[in-house]
Amino acid sequence: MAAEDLYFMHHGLMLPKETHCQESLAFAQDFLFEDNDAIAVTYPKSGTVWMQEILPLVLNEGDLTPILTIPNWDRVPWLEEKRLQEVVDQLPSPRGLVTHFPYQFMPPSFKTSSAKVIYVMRNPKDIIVSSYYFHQMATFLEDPGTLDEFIDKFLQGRVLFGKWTNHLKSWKRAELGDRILFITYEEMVQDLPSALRRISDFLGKNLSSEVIQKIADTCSFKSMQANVMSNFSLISKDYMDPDKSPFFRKGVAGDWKKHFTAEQVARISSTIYKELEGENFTLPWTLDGAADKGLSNKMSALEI
Ligand code: PPS
Repeated sequence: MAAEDLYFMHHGLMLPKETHCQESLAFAQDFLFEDNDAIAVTYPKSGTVWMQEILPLVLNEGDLTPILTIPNWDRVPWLEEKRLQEVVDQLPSPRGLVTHFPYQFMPPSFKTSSAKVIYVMRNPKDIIVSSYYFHQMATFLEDPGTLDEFIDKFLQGRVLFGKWTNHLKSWKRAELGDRILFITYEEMVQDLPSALRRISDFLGKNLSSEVIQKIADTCSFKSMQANVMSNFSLISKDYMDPDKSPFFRKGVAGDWKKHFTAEQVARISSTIYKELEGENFTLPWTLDGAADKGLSNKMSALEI
């Protein structure tokens, strides 16, 4: 199907018709945030579904019931998607939500509340690869074309939720103080218990090491891949076809190395660095493939 049949534009943001509509966007604008809400913010393919597993486990101190009985999209719904209206009244307090919205699309009630935000960042080169395969398996998304074509679409922002750099800039500039925690997909891959400790401390949960370890085991790539409430096996193959590419595809940092040429890496890094020039933050990875001096010793060992 052509892009115009699958997508629509909402104030400059390209969204899939299957999961979003004007009514769901109006519902998101009117949504009333509560002070104890926790929302994970992600650019697509940065670890959203992972956070849909982590948030209820942390908020409920390791109780497995929500993740074993409620599909991820209803358990921790997307603020902007159609499903929110169906489940909003059943969400237990404190509520967990996710969103792909750039900051300026957040509703007024978010800005006046003290709801907490966990912004999960992922190396954009791995986002491109993950998204490229996702477009092949999800029939509600357009055919990505060749990887080289898809890289250009991504860099030009002709993809869902627009440019990655704009998304990141919007949340970095939001200045939410201690309401926001920035965490990387890569640190979650490298040391999930430590990442969970940061998340739980941020959410004011004083979890024991045993509970942290239990959550880490439950949220491992393998465990989530096997959880029918999280692995999208409840969805028809006509909609998401794992034979083309599984949703839980690889779950690693650095898969881009198996996909990109040196020219493609240079094109990606030069475009992104240019767009981030003058910003008052630095990225936790270097995008040109060199070792990153900005990472902690632990992180610099990471193959990203
Ligand atoms: S979406 O469609 O935007 O909601 O996708 P999203 O959930 O943001 O990102 C999907 C990628 O996250 C990986 N993933 C994980 N990696 C490691 N460990 C765990 N537990 C985990 N859960 C999800 C998933 O495999 C996708 O990445 P790729 O690189 O394609 O494997």
